[in-house]
Formats: sequence, C-alpha cells, structure tokens
Amino acid sequence: MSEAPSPIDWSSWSAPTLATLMFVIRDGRILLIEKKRGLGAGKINGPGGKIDPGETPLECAIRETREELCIEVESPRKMGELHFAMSDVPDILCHVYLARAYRGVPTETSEAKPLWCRLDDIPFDRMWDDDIHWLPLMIDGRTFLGRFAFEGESVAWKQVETEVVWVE
Ligand code: 8OG
Repeated sequence: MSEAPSPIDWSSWSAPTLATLMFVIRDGRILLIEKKRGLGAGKINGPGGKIDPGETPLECAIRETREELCIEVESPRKMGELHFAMSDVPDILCHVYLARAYRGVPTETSEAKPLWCRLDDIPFDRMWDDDIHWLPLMIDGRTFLGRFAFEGESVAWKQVETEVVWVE
C-alpha cells in the first residue's frame, strides 16, 4: 500500500475540515466511544469532532470530550496528526491528543456511549480503517503523523511517520 506512489501531492495538500480526537488511557485501558451521530456514526472511536471558528485544536478536543462523555481531561498531550484525503467527503486534518487522567464519570450522551477497552483488545474491526496503523503507536507513547488516502471507507494509500515533535 505505502510502496505505491501517493495519489496525493501532500506538499501542497490542505484540508477544509479541521477536527480533533481525544483518548484517555488509565489502568491499562483506553476510553473509547460508540459514536451515535456525525461523521463515523456507528463506529467506535475516541471522543472528538470538528473545530469551531476561533477555537484551538486543544480547546476543541477538551470541549468535545466534555460534551460527549461529561468528563474533564487533565494534562492532555498532542500525540499526532492525521491527514485524510477523502474520496466522498471534504479532506480532514485531525489533531490527536492523549490524557492519562480526568475528572468526572464517563457518561452516555446523545452523541456517544463510553466504552472502556483493554489495550490488548481494541475492536479495530469496528473502527475506521486507518486506526490500526497509528493507535498502537500512540498506546506505546509514540508521536506520529499519518497520511491516508481513502477510497470510500477504505484506506487506499498510507504513510505513517513516528517520533514527530508537536509543540502544542
Ligand atoms: O464532528 P464530527 O463528529 O462529525 O467529526 C468527525 C470526527 O471523526 C472527528 O473526531 C474526527 C473523526 N475522524 C474522521 N476520520 C477518522 C478516522 O479515519 N479515524 C478516526 N479514528 N477518527 C476519524 O473524521
């Protein structure tokens, strides 16, 4: 997949849609959601969503986690960026954060149902096609930049760089 020439000129790529994801890892488990609406409804994912005008990516990730799960994450760290060239929706740039503590009780909302998963038992078959290529890196504490070209719901091309330094 990644050996083929990229169908995208990533040097000039930019995305009309900016989004975030927030993962919480605690006691050997990761806090995921069953997403009820929006892009990816029906899939398992981390909480997150599109960045509002005037909002920083970190503010968005914190807000979306509060809105979807009723928790306040503590000391989140930026772990990665995902650059998605999509075939049937506008391209997406997604900032990915990781927190190891939070306040409150993860609670089901109209947007999401919380789901704790063991780190060695993540339901990749119910997640986006690309997630298996970067989520294990993040679980290992490694930073990353993933570039993915989708054809429909499937990854047609991928490239993942690791040990990327993020300032936020
Ligand atoms: O606002 P809305 O919930 O519709 O925003 C879309 C969310 O879905 C946002 O958190 C980013 C996330 N998302 C994608 N594509 C992918 C993907 O390929 N993998 C994962 N894990 N999340 C994705 O838009």
